[in-house]
Amino acid sequence: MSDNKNNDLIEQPNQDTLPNKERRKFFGKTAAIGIGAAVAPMTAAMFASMAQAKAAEAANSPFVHPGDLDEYYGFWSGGHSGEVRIMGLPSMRELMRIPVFNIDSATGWGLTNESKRIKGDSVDILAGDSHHPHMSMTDGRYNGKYVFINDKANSRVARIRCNVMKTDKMITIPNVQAIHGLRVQKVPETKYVICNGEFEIPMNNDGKATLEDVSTYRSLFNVIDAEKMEVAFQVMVDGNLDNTDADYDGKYFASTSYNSEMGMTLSEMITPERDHVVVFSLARCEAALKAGQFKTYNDNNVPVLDGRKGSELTRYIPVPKSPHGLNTSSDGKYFVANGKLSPTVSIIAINKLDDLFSDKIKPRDTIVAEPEVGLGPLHTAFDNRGNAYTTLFLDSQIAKWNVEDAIKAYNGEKVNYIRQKLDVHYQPGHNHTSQGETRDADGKWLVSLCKFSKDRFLPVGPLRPENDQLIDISGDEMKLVHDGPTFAEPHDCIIVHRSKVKPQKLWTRDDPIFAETLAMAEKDGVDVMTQSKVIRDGNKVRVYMTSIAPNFGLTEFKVKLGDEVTMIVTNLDMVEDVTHGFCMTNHGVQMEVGPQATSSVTFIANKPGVQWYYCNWFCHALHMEMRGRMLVEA
Ligand code: CUK
Ligand code: CUA
Repeated sequence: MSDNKNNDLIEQPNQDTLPNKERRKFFGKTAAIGIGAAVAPMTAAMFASMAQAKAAEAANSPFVHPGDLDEYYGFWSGGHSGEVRIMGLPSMRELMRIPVFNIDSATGWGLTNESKRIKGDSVDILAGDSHHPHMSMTDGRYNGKYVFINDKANSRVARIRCNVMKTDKMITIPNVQAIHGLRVQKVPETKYVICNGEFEIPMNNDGKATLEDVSTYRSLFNVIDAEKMEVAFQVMVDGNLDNTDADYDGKYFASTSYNSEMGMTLSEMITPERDHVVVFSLARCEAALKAGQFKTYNDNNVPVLDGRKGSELTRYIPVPKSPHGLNTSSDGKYFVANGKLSPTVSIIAINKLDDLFSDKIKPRDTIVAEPEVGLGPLHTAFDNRGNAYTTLFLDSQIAKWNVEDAIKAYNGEKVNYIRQKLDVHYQPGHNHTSQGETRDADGKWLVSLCKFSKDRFLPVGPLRPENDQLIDISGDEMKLVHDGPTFAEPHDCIIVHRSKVKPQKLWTRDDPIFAETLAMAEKDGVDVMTQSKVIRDGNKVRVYMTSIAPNFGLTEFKVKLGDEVTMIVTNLDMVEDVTHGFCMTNHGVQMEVGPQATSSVTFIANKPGVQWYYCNWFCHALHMEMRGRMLVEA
């Protein structure tokens, strides 16, 4: 990215749309009315205008009063923190953090045996870089079942099960490096999760390729079975892959490529005048797979189809160089590729893709407009009124533009398709409209995930928060209504109406997350719901313990120095929100045990003497007393 604009990051003027000031103005007015009332009685007109103001506030207000619930769930990626966060919108309150690729000391994610089993082959990897959270759909609408998230840093994809809001599957994708863009099949349902391998690597990557000869370097498009969480197949492409999205017909996926010439250095990567969008035909890929037209690489058996130029599986549509975001319009008509280095976005008509695949038209014939929207367009979101909202990284703005007008202008008509440009603070990456990647786009809210906050918050040292800004898009004009500081680094988010998500209040005893732990208990002959018991098995000790506020089922037990101890703790409480924890002092071991859940954690008893364990999730007036002793006999 050209960085002369980047250099004057601090030069941006302060906006007087500061939400704080707005709020102050609002409170100021209310106070003035109060004073007026003391002097002269309120007139009917005054009451009416107050009622009107209240109604307007209620219609699309970011104010969610204490005790009131938000209208939307937001799922935010946590960037290189590796987690996913649940926000409430429009209040922008952070409701929960879901550890995924990170380790988390509060819940024990990455420490417990259950989470280690879910992490599978990447159990020893303790870091991650989550970018794109997207929810499973049925018929182009969120179905509240799963949220999928990629780990760019370690080429992984994880799944969060939304009935408990916990990560329940995680896989490492073979044959690729850096899983980046990720979306779901929208129609008829999310059978597949699709994601891009960003960095090109030798095929095979077995140490025999050189740094000089890059002729065997490839990027792959990845298609994952959403239920099984297994790679169904991969598609080899020309160029690399960045972002991706699916259509609303269940036929095509499209991905941007910013390095079509396979450069290995920055200057090589930005030299070509044009890069491309690759479109994948799902039916043709599935047919090729069925017909056995694939190869395997790197000693694994994942089928890799050949979708390079000239293949029947793909089409390459040239677009201005270094496109980034790829977004499907919520009316299902267009793929929009965002220019990044070009001030334009390229609009691909999805209804022309059949003709492209049957070679009736040329790739560029699918482009129905290439409107200029501003500097550094990265991602585009949509409302339900035919408008698009594109983040302009370099201009620090959101450009609101009308899609049909952009097409008219491309056809030579004199129309201005730009509706408004709104300053955001600063340098936005992704943006997202309420339900905007589904058929239920409602045109109410837009979130701009700004990479820099600079002067927007109290300074907190050289490292600053980012700024997730909430914008009211319900009227003709976009209005900035809230600044939300966030920690590194939400790339992307989705905004899901609360009616779509139905989380459980308690765990159910048949939850697959702890099924294997219960199978072990059964083998040991322990009923974890009624018994607390110590089982010795050589130098392995399994301690089964109930917990019910404010008591652990065992207040003491003995092990021998060097034993491998597994604590299996079951929370018998049937009360909403009564979570217990387990922490073994001085052993780096702690975890959450939710109501009606069983959690387990294993450690080596390598310190002789008395070791206290305690409940570390506040559960009761006698929570401090909820503790017991492990004696480690030397
Ligand atoms: S990417 Cu970060 S701003 Cu990973 Cu979707 Cu565009
Ligand atoms: Cu149980 Cu705190």
